[in-house]
Amino acid sequence: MLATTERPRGVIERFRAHLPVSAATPVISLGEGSTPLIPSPRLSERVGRDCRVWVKYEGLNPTCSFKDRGMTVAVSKAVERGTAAVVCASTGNTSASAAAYAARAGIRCAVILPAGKIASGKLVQAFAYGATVVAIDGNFDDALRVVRELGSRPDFTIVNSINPDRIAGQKSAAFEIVEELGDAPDIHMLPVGNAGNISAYWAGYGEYSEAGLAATRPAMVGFQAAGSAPIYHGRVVEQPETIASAIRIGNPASWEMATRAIRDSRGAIDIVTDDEILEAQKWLASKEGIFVEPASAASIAGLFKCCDPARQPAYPFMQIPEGSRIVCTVTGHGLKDPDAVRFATATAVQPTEADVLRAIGF
Ligand code: AN7
Repeated sequence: MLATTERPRGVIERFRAHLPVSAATPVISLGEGSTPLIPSPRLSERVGRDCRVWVKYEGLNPTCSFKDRGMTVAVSKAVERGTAAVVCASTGNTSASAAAYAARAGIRCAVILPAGKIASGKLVQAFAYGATVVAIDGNFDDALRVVRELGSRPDFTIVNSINPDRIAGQKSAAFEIVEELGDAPDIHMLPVGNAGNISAYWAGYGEYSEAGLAATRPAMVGFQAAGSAPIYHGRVVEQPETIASAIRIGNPASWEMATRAIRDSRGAIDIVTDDEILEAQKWLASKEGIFVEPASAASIAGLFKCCDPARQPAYPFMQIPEGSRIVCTVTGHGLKDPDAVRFATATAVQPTEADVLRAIGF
């Protein structure tokens, strides 16, 4: 357990024994991980049935998404092997993270992105960290196909989640939750795109349970955007669409691993619409003070779906069992994608006390 006086050390130093690193591995870290697990009373109240809900706020990682947990391991291992460049396809967050860790390591980074489909904050990050950005006329799935081809060259290391070092690092979020709650939660909900993260959490919970550090494992419940739901429908989606651009993926790389995680954990995969996602994003920001990007809000929209008696969620209990401890991972910061936000705008008034008071409406 992290002592209160101790500063977070980064995923590799904190969980070294559980990661594929040795004393010879250079540690490329930006102090990622150790993100807050925020007790969320209003969410708990909305779920009812004596349930308690926590939000794992992954937007507080160094590049503002959960990708940093896996990237510290993947880039450290790439440097250990003497790689000259890392390469990835991305819907935005993987590229931001790869670019930052490559900069930190002093190696090159090339990111292959679907043209016009990356949230502005994420694109700015890739350029700021000095990555070589290649936009392609195609979607994420096309970009990943090209990256797989590039990866066969000896001078490149792929840092998408098809690289097992990424999954290894992302297990750390499950470790942190178990350490903080004293056990695994009953239900873990999260958004699903390439399905690496749901697989990583399940592996992490499994590892802590086998090591005797957790008595239970959670049901893993994943949510895809309704227009990009290949796992839910059981078939590749050729033209995925959703406002949640991070999970606009039609052919997930970790499809099989995720299917096993959902089956073995007695969890479920379900869908949420773009309207539900945006409503949940706004709700979480205005009721709990947690601002997340649209893809991240899919876990919250999914929780709402599961506790709405008028809906028929895929989650097998139909209604969440009484007294459940629920963790929702929110994967990326709201400022990543300012253009997706549908909040009110402010109209200017005269700079007088009277005008401002009138505008406040008091
Ligand atoms: C905010 O950056 O795939 O199911 O290329 O950015 O592990 O893919 C991002 C995925 C959820 C889905 N939330 O996680 C990429 C990319 C956010 C994300 C996901 C992503 P996976």
